[in-house]
Amino acid sequence: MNMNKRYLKVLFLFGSFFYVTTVDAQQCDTQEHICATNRHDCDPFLATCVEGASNADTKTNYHCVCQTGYQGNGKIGNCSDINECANRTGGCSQLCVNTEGSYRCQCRLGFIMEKDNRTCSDINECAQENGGCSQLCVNTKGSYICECTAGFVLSQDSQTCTGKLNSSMNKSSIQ
Ligand SMILES: [Ca+2]
Repeated sequence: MNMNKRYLKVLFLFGSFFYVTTVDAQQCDTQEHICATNRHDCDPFLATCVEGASNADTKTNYHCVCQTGYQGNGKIGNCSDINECANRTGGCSQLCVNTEGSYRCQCRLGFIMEKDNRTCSDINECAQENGGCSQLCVNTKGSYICECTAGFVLSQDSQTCTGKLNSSMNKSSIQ
């Protein structure tokens, strides 16, 4: 009889402990770790669940934050792409291309992107093989032109200089 009473007491104590522990764990889940469960309504793809109430919504003990490049309240279906190009061309020196969740800068023809991925610098076409010019190469912003020395004219290919025999002879005779 004594043994049975002791057994029941132990069983009761263990049962109480188990009950209290289980209830504590549930309260812990719902009150403190809801982000670790699937009981929140943050967008599973475009938002992050953050423990604690937000300034905008103090009723819940968590809030949702849209990923970088998205805006909204972070609830399911409430994160939308930010058009970074709408604000000061996204900081791009030339062209800005908005993309889903991001954006990128692009350069016009004749320019090359710097390492900052924002600034476009003029390509000096004359630095390589004289720009294909047979005589003078003049670099310009975004382009270049070929020019000829006195007595020569530029051919239709805009690169090759051909001699004007008569004028050069005239000039030679003058000098
Ligand atoms: Ca974007």
